[in-house]
Amino acid sequence: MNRRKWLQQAARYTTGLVAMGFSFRSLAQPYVLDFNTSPFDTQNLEPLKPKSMPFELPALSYAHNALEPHFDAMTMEIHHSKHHAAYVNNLNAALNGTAHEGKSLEELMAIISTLPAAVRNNGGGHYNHSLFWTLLTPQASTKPSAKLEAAINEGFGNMDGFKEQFTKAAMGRFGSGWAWLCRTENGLKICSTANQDNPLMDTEKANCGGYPLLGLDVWEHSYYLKYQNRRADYVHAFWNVLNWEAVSRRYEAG
Ligand code: MN3
Repeated sequence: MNRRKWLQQAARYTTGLVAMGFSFRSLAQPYVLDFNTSPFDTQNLEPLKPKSMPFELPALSYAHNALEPHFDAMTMEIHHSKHHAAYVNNLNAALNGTAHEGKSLEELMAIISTLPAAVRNNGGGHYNHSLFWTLLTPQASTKPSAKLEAAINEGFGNMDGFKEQFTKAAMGRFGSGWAWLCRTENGLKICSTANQDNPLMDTEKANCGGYPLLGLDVWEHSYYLKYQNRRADYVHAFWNVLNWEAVSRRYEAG
């Protein structure tokens, strides 16, 4: 091997090491590397995209104390700014750098059986709470639309019949979960899911599939400060802050 060839090989070897070192550094410090000022020659490397944080905590459209005395201010504040925020952050972390980054919540729910538990728990948590906040209102005595009322009467006899069956689903969920009213091809359906599962998940098709019109969080974090062990009182209070106009809009859009 002549001197010129040897130098060429050494140069290639060094480039390879630099490239490897570069990769390891970027793995170890994904958020602080500034590639624009990197001293390394990056011409043979894939350009690295900045880390995206696609999901964000939605703001509430009312104050934390707006639903008093039915839902108390401290529960609302912790529930939204701590519990829901954690689902958003954990979901972003679970998706970061995977092929599923950039998918919508609905797209994730539809293939949830193939995704890791962290995506199922936190993606479900983000979807369910984002919906839940829009179903609550400080406005008293909202009413279902004529179309939704007709569907409720057809499915459950009347509004009292609906509330009775929905309360049964909420009370019957052992441990943490949600009670749901869904629109299906065969009319309205009441069901419940465990943990942060929801009716959009492919895992729920048989038990609780459909388009969720209304969901009630029955995790203890949603009522314990005010109601302690009295979940029935919390479910009863829910009817006072439920926004039937929002439920009606979902019914007519779905
Ligand atoms: Mn919750």
